[in-house]
Amino acid sequence: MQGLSKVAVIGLGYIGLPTAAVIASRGVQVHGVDISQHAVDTINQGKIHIVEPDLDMLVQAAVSTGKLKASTEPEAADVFMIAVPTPFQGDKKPDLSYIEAAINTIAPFIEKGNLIILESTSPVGTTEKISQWLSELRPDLTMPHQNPDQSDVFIAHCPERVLPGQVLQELVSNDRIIGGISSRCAQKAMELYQLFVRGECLLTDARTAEMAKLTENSFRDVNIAFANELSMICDHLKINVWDLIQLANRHPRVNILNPGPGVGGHCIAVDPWFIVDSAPEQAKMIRLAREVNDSKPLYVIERVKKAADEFKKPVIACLGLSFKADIDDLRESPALDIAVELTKQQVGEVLWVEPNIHSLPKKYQQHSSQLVSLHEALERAHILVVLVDHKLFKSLKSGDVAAKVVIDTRGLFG
Ligand code: SAJ
Repeated sequence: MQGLSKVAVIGLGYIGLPTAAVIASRGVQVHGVDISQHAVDTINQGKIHIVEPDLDMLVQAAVSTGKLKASTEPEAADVFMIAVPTPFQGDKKPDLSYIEAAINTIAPFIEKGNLIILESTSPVGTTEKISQWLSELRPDLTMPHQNPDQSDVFIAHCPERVLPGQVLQELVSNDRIIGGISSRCAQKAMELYQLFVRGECLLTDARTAEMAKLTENSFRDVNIAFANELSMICDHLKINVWDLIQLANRHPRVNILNPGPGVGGHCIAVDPWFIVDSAPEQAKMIRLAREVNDSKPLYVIERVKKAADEFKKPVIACLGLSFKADIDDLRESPALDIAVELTKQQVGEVLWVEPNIHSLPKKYQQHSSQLVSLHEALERAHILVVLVDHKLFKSLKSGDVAAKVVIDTRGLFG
């Protein structure tokens, strides 16, 4: 990208920080902005506040060469990339307040020729809203929705598509969808991504790019819901769902995903609701898939309760708390919900095992005595509830669990 000297990345979380570090590693000055003083201080020491393989080394290198600096305040830059959360509210309506706050903080620093990129997964129409908000905050500048061919500022949506746990590799190798408010905007954004993306950059308009991201995650949600529904049907019919899926997947055009304790994370369990919210009449299957996946933790809890009824003083070990394998992320985790609920309902003595964390977040501190090692859980528990397919649990031999009742939501033991 011609004349590029500084990129500002707003939001230094699971997406913003790796993106900032990768851009800095290409020799561009990066100014990272986050509202968390703790995140900013940690990064400026060359360390990271999240778990992601190899990210620590990249951040350390970027900070020590002076290419990456973090701050709680933005400053002038050529490009502003927004990577803040877009959660939903209690009524499953999208909450755009983080994006709006980010736009408000960068607005005074925007200059003619700047490029603003929204990376956060967003409901259809959000990028256009940014253009409108900015036209109100900066009436001195022409925004692309006002004059697509001669705007002063370029605005595009380029949804992140990386898989937690493989972020650094996927940031570079994945194809990127780049949706501009105008084709000039898309073109300009592509020049930035070509700096570090080896995959193809696919240009479209902002609304299609927004919908593409929501579609990808809804596709996965619907497919996981199919697997989860199958697992409940198979329990009812006394068929091993894992054997069944393996056999069915031998058909050349069948590829069933894996059942689990429910769908977690802040993407797949959230994004389909953005589609439901904007097209409630049409999005029937997408809504139902969400409901099936959301009901799975309750189903697992009922199974554990039934098993616990067989013991006088049941000791139950929940193996895994994170939302998926080999990460430390507990947000929107069905495994954590199940552990909390079993504990709350006093189904027995509940032991929590999570090898990727040292302590529980504040909200769960009252359960800290329940966080035990796998070793202790194997010694003490009558019932093992496998909730996450962590490497550590995969290394268990069937002899290790032979004397236990095992409720295996991940098919670790076949
Ligand atoms: N899960 C199953 N069965 C499966 C696959 C996943 O139960 O067969 C569960 C996982 O255990 C987890 C949840 O689904 O609880 C989501 O995990 P995931 O690995 O499918 O996805 P995320 O949330 O880590 O990342 C997704 C990715 N989207 C797609 O694969 C379409 C990623 O590429 C996106 O960038 C990310 O969402 C995002 O940020 O939106």
